Amino acid sequence: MIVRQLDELTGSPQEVVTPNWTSRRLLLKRDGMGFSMHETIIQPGTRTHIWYKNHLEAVLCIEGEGEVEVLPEGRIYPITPGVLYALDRHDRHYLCARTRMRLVCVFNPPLTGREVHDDEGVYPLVEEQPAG
Ligand code: 9YT
Repeated sequence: MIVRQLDELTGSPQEVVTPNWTSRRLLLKRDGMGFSMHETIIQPGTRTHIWYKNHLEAVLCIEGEGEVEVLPEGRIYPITPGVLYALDRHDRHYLCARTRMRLVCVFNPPLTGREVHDDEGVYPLVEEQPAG
């Protein structure tokens, strides 16, 4: 069994800090669960372009308020505590935070570690070499 405490990840390699968001990655590919699970804090007043071409992501809002704008058509979904959105079509979108948002995010395939968005808001698909 794996048991982890979020606070233990602060300042560790499993915490990734960017100008718009900070992600503490509780479960990664190496944990063998088939998905990764992260707590992500979105900075208030930010608008982040995201396009996970290589991953599916589900996001549950725990705290804060904002919205997701689906591209290119511009459909807008308000995000408040208790709302989940799932990018089941690799949907390109803007994530806008009106206040500080606290999210729980799950990725399939799992992230491997310290991925950050590229210019298009994409994470690369990282194939790890088997050990040995
Ligand atoms: C909601 C979202 O995708 N935010 C960007 C960071 C991502 N959740 C991550 O890498 O943990």
